[in-house]
Amino acid sequence: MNRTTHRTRAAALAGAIALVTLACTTPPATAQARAGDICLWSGRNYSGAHWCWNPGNGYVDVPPALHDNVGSFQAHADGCFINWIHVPDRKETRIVRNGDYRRVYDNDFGGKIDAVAPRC
Ligand SMILES: [Ca+2]
Repeated sequence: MNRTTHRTRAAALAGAIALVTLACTTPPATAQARAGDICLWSGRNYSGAHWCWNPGNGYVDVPPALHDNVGSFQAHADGCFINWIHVPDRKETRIVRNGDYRRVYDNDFGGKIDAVAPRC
């Protein structure tokens, strides 16, 4: 290996390290709900497993990881959180408005949520 090759590799390595550092300090793109979506996280403060719902999806049961297990959410759409007490005739609901969010929701309706729908 000559000096030039060595320097080039060192520079490439430094660049790779800088890129990794940047990737680690930049919040993941998934940490924010996109416009028009309601996103749910299993952990508090938008951490853990997450899933996003869009009003165009209609009624959807939340994925197993989030069933009765929503630690936080962000809403960039109107919708409705549903907890089934007896399918299909008894349910408990929470209206969600565009702009609503909760950093801690597991001690509230997040501990019961079964589904999301456009309307209650
Ligand atoms: Ca439930």
